[in-house]
Amino acid sequence: MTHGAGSARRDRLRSAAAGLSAALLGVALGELAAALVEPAASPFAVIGGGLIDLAPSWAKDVAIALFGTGDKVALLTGIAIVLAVVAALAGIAERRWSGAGAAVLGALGAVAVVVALIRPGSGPFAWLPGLVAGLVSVIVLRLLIRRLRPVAGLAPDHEDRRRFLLWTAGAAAVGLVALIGSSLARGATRSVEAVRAALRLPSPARPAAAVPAGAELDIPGLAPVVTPNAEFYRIDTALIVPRVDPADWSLRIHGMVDREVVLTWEELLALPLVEADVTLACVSNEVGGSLIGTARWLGYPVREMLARAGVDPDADMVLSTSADGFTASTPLEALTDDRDALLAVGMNGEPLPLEHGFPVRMVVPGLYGYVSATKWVTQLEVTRFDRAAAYWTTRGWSERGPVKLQSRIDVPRPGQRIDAGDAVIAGMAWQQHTGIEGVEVRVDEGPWQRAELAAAISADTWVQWRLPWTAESGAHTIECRAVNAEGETQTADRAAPVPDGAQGWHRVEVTVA
Ligand SMILES: Nc1nc2c(c(=O)[nH]1)N[C@H]1C(S)=C(S)[C@@H](COP(=O)(O)O)O[C@H]1N2
Ligand SMILES: [Mo]
Repeated sequence: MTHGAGSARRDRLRSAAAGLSAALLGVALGELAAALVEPAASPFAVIGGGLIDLAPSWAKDVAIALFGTGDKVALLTGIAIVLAVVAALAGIAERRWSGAGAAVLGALGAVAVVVALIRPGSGPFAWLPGLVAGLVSVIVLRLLIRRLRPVAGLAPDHEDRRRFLLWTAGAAAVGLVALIGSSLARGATRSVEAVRAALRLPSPARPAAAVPAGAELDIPGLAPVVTPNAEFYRIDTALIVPRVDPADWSLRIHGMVDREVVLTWEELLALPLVEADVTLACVSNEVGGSLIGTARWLGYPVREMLARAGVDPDADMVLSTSADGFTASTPLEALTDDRDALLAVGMNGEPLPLEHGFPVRMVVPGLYGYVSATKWVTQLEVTRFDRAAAYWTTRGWSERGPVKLQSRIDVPRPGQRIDAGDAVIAGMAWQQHTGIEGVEVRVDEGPWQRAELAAAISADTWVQWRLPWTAESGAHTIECRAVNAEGETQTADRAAPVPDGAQGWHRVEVTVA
């Protein structure tokens, strides 16, 4: 037998294929187990979620900037690629040093088990999917690689190799079928979707007034003043949307209170609910960005819930926790003053969509989402800023997150080519809970002109604006700045989103034909 470079390379390729196919079958059966016993314990999601929590904030900022709301797909693809490379190397290692590759795959499975177990809200079977993934990939790898080894001093012959290929391809094929099966099983266990679809929310004891007729300017390309749920931006750290059955949901209010309160879904719905139109914005929104939207929320005032529990006068913060362990620290005064800080159950006339926090989330006018808008909320701990810190605060974002005065040009779009003559410049302006008094626009750094402001729904919502413009041919730069209800003009000083929100004037360049 000759062992030339060619046959060594082929041997490495076979070993790598064995590693890939073993890992594929293992992960697929792990995913299948997760889909059947505990969807959130998916080995894939568990490892991805661990990476999200461990990743430095800058990496998250880059991910949001590059992929926007698609950052999760990018992350999952990244994990799949890394896993495939590790599996192929594990195959090669196993061939060279018996037990080495198996140890690598086994260690990955162990990590998946441990991370699934320490995850907040993990169920009794959280350990199973990682264990299945680890065990199956180790056993399959050992079996496949054994077929490449000489038996009784005889190098594997043609027949042995044929059998090796058959087994390797077979394992991969079963893996693919199991993956498809796990995604079908996931679909079949969508009972929380079914519960949501069947739900009828009570009508509000205090309905919101109709949106004023003049609030919607109806200009093509301009954001609608009320954002449809399907278009509402989504930002969270959850790789798999938490599926919280209202029947299992409760809210616990504890900490610096006179008496602990536990509220069930039935009890919450029996309370007099109020409706409020509130604009929610993400602190990661860049100047001119789209991580902002307005909805008509239905919910119960947080203020009333806190009053039931009786708040210690020394407290200054409420730490809200979600079913998946996310936390936000909200200044107590924003939850006890007369603003519409809500435990929301409804969004634009329907139960909260799953990805927006079903069954219950917080919404607090005037604060960025990361310090206030906890989705899938299950706990409110009354505490102090010097005693507890929240998810993003421990990752370099500022402790308090009041929304900054901002405005945006929606029409024309950057780079848009428009015809000379009558045109319109239009956009949005906001500073929730303070309100907008005016918007100014300038073209090519000329004089500032007052735009026409649409009717505001309230100080808690954004407002549309427009300015007629006689467009002359050539390249133009359009800028806008808002003035708030306290007469303060939006600053020209640019700031990046970190640590407390982007600022500066939005600037759009267009070409007029
Ligand atoms: N449970 C949970 N709630 C969360 C978050 C999260 O990561 N997990 N992100 C917050 C952030 S940063 C924002 S901007 C808002 C976004 O809410 P939306 O996705 O409904 O638009 O949710 C907040 N609530
Ligand atoms: Mo956010």
